[in-house]
Amino acid sequence: MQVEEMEFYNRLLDYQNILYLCHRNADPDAVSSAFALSEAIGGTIGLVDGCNRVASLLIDKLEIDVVDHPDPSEYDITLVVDTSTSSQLNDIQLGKYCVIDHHATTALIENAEFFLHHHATSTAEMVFSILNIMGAPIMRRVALGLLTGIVTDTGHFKHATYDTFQAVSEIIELSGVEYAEVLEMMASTPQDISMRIAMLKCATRANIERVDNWLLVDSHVNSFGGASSSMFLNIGADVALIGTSRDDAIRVSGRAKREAVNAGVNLGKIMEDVSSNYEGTGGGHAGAAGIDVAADMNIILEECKEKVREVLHEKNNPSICNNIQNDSNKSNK
Ligand SMILES: [Mn+2]
Repeated sequence: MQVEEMEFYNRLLDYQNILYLCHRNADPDAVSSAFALSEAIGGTIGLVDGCNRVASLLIDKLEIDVVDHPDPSEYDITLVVDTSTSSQLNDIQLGKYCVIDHHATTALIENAEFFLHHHATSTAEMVFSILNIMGAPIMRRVALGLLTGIVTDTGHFKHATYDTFQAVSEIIELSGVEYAEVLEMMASTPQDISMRIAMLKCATRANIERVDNWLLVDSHVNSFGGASSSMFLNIGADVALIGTSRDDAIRVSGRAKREAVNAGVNLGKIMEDVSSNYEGTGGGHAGAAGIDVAADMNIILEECKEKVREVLHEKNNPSICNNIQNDSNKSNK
């Protein structure tokens, strides 16, 4: 039976041992809703079959305890969160269960002991109104979670309604969390600190060369060469070549922007050609390639750069307008 928020909360209080179950490949809406309810009422958060990238970031950053592949029979009741069909739960045997969900049609409610079902833009908003009615304080971690759930479920507010913004505004007011913190948490920074150090060091060693209106960058790093060359494209390079030493051999990882590839740069071909003069292998795609050879790193980097220069020289960069290009003839170095 459909119940309202107060009734829903009161009925949950009848159970000692609640499993909050998230659909397979759980998203931040599911995880944050389960987390907020478990913090307020108590119980265990279960992932029926993994979670997506942002949800896993959330679990990590907010230090949320989750159980993988839980067995509902070990709990007094299962609250199915943010899920409309049994197939989203891999048709797991549920036993006694209830549902909280915002999807337009929710087949699961048919056999539920009780359920809360609204057409909200996220389950997180529904959970927030339950917490409000309970008079539960909106703690920092819960607020960061719920806000992330709302942001992702509304496609960064593309599908948001008046009610969405009202809930967001109230969560921010009650918790003291800043919206910028939510965005920061969701930003995809490299996780691993050794990777971040390697990439930052690699950036400080960069040689930046201007070929007409193209920027060609090379550098070296002890590991994470591929990630480092991608980083240089993100911060402005058109082509990046990153050397890494490996015992007696070296590796060069190359990346080229789509515009550079369209202008004729084919790193796979370049790496293959350069490697043919040495012992080793080289190749890959036009925009992403690598070479592993037993040779001096600087010589290989220079050979690769020379081949890239030959292609880029006098090729117009379509993203730069012509009058800037005239200027560059004077300042080209
Ligand atoms: Mn949802």
